[in-house]
Amino acid sequence: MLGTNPSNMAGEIVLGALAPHPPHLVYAENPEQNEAFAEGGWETLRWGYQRLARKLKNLDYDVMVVFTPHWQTYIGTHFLGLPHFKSKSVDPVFPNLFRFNYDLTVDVELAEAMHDEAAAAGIITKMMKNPDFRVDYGTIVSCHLLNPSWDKPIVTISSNRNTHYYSAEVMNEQSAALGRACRKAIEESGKKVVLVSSHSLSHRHFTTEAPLPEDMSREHIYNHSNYVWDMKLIEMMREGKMKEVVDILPEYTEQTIAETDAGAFTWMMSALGYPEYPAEIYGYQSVIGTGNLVASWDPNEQTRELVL
Ligand code: 2X7
Ligand code: FE2
Repeated sequence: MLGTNPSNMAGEIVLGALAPHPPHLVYAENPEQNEAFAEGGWETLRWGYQRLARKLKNLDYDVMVVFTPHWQTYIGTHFLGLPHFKSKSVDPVFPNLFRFNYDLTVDVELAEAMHDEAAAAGIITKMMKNPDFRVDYGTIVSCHLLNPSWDKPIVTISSNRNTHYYSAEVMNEQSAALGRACRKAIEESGKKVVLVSSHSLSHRHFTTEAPLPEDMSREHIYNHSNYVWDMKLIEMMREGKMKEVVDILPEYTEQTIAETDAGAFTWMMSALGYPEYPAEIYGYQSVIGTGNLVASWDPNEQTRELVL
C-alpha cells in the first residue's frame, strides 16, 4: 500500500541502536539543558556514545523512533501524538543528577502510521495528545546522547507492561508483533528511520549512592553472574545471532532482572528482521551496578563497521 506515501519511495530502517539511558551519562556530560554539575564519569559509555553520534551525523535519516521502559502503560501501547513537547524532566530516583529542560519535536505522521498499523494487527494502542504530558527520562537520555543537537524529530513508544501482567514470554510475542507493525508503517511512510531501544542490559543496582556519584573508584558491576550473562549476549550479538538472543531473553531477563523486560529490544530486533550480521559494539560499562551496552545494527554492508 504505497498510496499513503506521497513520494512513492519505500521507507526503510537505516539503523537500530541499543542506547542505555542512565541519567548519570547526561549528568556526566554537563549539557546546558541539565541543571546539575558533574566532574565527569562513565567515560567508556560516553565515548562510545560520542562515536555512535558521529556515525549518525553522517547518516541520512528523517526521524528517530524510541521505545522506552520509563513510559509505562498498563493498557496498550501509546505513541507521542503532538508535534511539540517542552518541559523539565526530573528523574524520580536521581533528582540530584537529572533535571533536564527539553524542547523536542515529534513526527506525528509517522507516530499515527505506526499506531494504525499496530491497531490493525490487533494490538491495543493510543495516541498521547495531552500537551502537558512529561516525556520520560529514558527517551531524553538516549536521544540526547545519540543526537545532542536535537535537530531531528522523534517518536516515543511506551512500554506496555506485559512482562509484569503476564510473563517475559508474552512480552516477547507482543513486542515482536509491534516490531512487525512498525516496520510495515515505516516502509509505507517513505521515511528513513533510526530505531532506538533505550535500556540497560543486566539491571540489578545498588540501593545506596556514593557521596560523589561520579566517583569511578566506586563503580562496578553488581555481581559476576550478571557480568557473565551480559558478556554472553554481547558475544552472540557479535556473531549475528539475534534470533537466538531474542529466544533466550525471557531467561536472561529473569536471571539478571534485565531491562529487556520492557520489550524494547525484542521490538527492535523484530523490526530489523533479526539480523544475522554482526552488531557494532561501541562500549560496555556499569552504572550504579547495572550493565550497559552501546551498540548498533547497520543493515547497510557498505557502512557497517567493526568498532570494538
Ligand atoms: O533507568 C535507569 C537505568 N536503567 C539504569 C541505571 C541507573 C538509573 O536509571
Ligand atoms: Fe532504566
